[in-house]
Amino acid sequence: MSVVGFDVGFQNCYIAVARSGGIETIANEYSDRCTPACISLGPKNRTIGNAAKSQIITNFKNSLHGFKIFHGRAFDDPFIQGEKAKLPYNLHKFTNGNTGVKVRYLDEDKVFTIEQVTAMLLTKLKETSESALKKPVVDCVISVPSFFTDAQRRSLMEASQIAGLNCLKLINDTTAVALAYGIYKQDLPNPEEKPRNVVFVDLGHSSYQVSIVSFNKGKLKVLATSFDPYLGGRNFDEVLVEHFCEEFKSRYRLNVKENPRALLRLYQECEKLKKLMSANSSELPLNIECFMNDIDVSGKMNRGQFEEMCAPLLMRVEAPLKAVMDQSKLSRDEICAVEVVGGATRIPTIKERISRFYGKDISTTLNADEAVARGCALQCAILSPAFKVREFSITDVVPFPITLRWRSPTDEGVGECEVYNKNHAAPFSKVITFHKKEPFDLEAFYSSPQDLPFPDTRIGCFTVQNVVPQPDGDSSKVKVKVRVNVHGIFSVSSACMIEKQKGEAEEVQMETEPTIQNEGRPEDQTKMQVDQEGQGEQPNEEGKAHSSNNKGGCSEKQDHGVGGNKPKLKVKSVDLPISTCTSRQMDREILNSLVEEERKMIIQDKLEKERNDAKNAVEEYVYDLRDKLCGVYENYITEDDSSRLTLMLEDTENWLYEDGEDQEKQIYLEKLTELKRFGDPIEERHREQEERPLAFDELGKKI
Ligand code: ATP
Ligand code: K
Ligand code: MG
Repeated sequence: MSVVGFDVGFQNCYIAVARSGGIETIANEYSDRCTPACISLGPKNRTIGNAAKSQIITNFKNSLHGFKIFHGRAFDDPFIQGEKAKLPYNLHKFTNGNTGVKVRYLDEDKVFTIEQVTAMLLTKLKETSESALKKPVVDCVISVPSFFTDAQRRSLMEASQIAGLNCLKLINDTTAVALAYGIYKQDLPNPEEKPRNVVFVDLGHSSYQVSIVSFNKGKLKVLATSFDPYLGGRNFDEVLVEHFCEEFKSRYRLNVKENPRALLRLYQECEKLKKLMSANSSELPLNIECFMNDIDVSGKMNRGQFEEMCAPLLMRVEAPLKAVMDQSKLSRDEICAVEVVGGATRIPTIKERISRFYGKDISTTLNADEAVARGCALQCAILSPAFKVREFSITDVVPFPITLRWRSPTDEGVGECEVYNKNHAAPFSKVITFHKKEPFDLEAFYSSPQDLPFPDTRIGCFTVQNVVPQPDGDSSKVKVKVRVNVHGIFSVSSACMIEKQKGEAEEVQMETEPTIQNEGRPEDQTKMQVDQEGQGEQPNEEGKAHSSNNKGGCSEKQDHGVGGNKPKLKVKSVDLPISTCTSRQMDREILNSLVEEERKMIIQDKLEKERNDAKNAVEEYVYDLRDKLCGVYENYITEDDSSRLTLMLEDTENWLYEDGEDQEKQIYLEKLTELKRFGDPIEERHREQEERPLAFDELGKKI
């Protein structure tokens, strides 16, 4: 069992793992703890992470970055259309309306789904963690922005499946941070005491998230969350880019936007400049040599100017800070600390604004880059039976209200009720009772379109099948269980029809509270019911639904909703099949084929790596032997043999640049063997000579 957490950022990914020493973030093969969210497709293989980032400019059409935001979105989504214009690579519209990318890979035109693209990135993160842990990694926890909708979460789950991972939980970024913050705190208030409220702020490259979390010993509860899905460090880069594009247009007559390479370089330089301005308030230069048309360009900027230019962005910092306060109904003096993470919170004026809003210094006790990944790994450790961690219960929230609408073929009219309000505790299950004579549809959707990050409000349609009237012609009582699961994904998880038994006062007993069981972690049980109050009461009329005023729970075992396991109930219940059709869901078969495709690409990359390694081995041997022939091996080979071998090495070197540039691995292996046939005997003679005095020495000592 692996215990691994992945922070899959828009720009930067981090990995944390649990080892016997505790939770640690790990570095990749470049000794970098940050793996860029970049994938570069090539004629022979894929490169992912740091190596791909360095190809963004040279291989711009086939280097993918900034794709996290495409998950669960339609190609026609206005935001995608807006991004598309700015991307150096091509997007693709699938027949089902989903977004994909179009690239050149293995010398062919190829489209990949967004799930495949993220799966490639996850494959890299998986491999990095495997080489650190020296064992296979399957189980993991992955972070998502708290505003990710069902479609986005499912899409990411599919990506993890394609990468061969078993994602135990999608955890919200700020919740992961809260966990990393709280789990080691020794001085949290006791359960019966007033909780400690902490605000967590994460401003990354693409988005801005704020949440208020209350802590007691052994638990955290998210009270409220708010966000600006479109505010992040990249918007600040863009302001600089726009500024310099204008400036270069007038000063150098350059149309930067027409040149993807130049534009990409400008983005990189502007990001560097932005970071420098965080540390330095004086005027700073921006110089790019051979920028376009062989022209060197330069510009300058200071922090004051930058802040002025970014005023419209900076104005957006406050709204989510205020929103969480309003939602949680806490006053500012009830906030104990404000913790900020995410790279873009390093912009001084952003920190100041947050601090000013709460009227207190902000704390940066957490590692701004690694806290999310650490929280993910901690969550994974909690979920893993193989790992012992301190008990810690986590209650998250539903980011957008979810409404159910129902209709059956012969019903006049439809009914609906909000089953989860904003900030409702999650994970959470509820049982809803219907009176029906025939199968019916339940349509779930987000009921506050104005808050959603995109126009598509659909979650899914669930058909409760096999419903029939009672023998006496009355409607049957149908109990439907809905839930928001550990990943924050909604579903209609089960349904059953209660058959009337003569003379039983089932009505009264039906209203008994369901037993509450939380998924996985029984210690969460009691906490789940605390804030469940008066959900969606509806008149219990024929053909209308009413949510039972139960306390919900999150149970996988409690399939039959109410009283399924209470012996007193003398009712017979029949499980009903549910057919599910969720928004942008991938077909099982397609998913399986993508799993297979990813496996093939992994093998292809591995083969290509071996081929390259074999080639490099020949090259290295040539250089090494040539050096030694005029050095340490000089006395172990005749002059004639030496010059013949040197010539041979020279030939090989030339071959490597010409015919031998692109050969099968086997050819390189043979080449190396051939060279070694000459080189090895020399090496052997040299080694023998070297070891001789040593042996003598040892002998000498013994005597
Ligand atoms: P997201 O959370 O939106 O998915 P991410 O997790 O990849 O994105 P982070 O790694 O938290 O994002 O932050 C990256 C952003 O922080 C980039 O815009 C980067 O330029 C910015 N950043 C990093 N260091 C600094 C700094 N010193 N000053 C200003 N901005 C910085
Ligand atoms: K990150
Ligand atoms: Mg992030």
